[in-house]
Amino acid sequence: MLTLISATPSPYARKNRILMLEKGIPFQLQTEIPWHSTTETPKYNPLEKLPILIFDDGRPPIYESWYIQEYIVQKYRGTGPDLMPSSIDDQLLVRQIQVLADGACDAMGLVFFENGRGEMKSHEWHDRQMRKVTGVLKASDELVKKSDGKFLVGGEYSVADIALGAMLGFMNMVETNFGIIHWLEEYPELRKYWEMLEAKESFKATQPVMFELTEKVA
Ligand SMILES: N[C@@H](CCC(=O)N[C@@H](CS)C(=O)NCC(=O)O)C(=O)O
Repeated sequence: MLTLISATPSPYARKNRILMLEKGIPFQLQTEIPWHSTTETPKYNPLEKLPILIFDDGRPPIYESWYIQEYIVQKYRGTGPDLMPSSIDDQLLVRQIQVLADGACDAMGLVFFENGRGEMKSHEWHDRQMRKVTGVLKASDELVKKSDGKFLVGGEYSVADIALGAMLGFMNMVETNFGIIHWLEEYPELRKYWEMLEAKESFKATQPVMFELTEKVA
């Protein structure tokens, strides 16, 4: 049985969870707070980040969410849907969209930590990160319009949709919990696309939930 080290709000781990659910690959979740001293992440990943996929057959653990997606797509081809288009150009577009979605989540993570710095907060740094988030939301809206609100690459459901959907779910959680962004009203077509994804069982089963950091991180 595979084990995925995950955190409840993590859009990165959510991508891997959704993919494994869609493909029908059984796995168990090990839910952690990667910034707490009790986390097992350093045991498996020198970068001390989750998600981490652990195997029970001697294969070394793997980490980095896009890489885990790639590993699952390649090694479990034939188990459930491919979720990766066949043409090289389409595959490259999928990976470009993954880069965009992950980058927005990275920038939002930096915003959180900057907001936690109190008097030390750099407004310039904060605004720079927020520009990335809003820039990606605008770019995502354009991608969705280009694909007529349907799946992003070649009209077929793929890990590109999973990446964008997990990123939008994370941004929705941020909007609901903290009110620091407002994209739902600004981008109605993007919202419709995201709601279409959230209606899937795999998305419903992996709703992001914020956790509380009780240890000082930075
Ligand atoms: N690029 C990484 C980002 C993963 C990431 O930032 N994970 C967060 C939790 S959502 C984490 O473990 N952070 C701990 C740290 O940065 O030390 C990926 O896609 O897997």
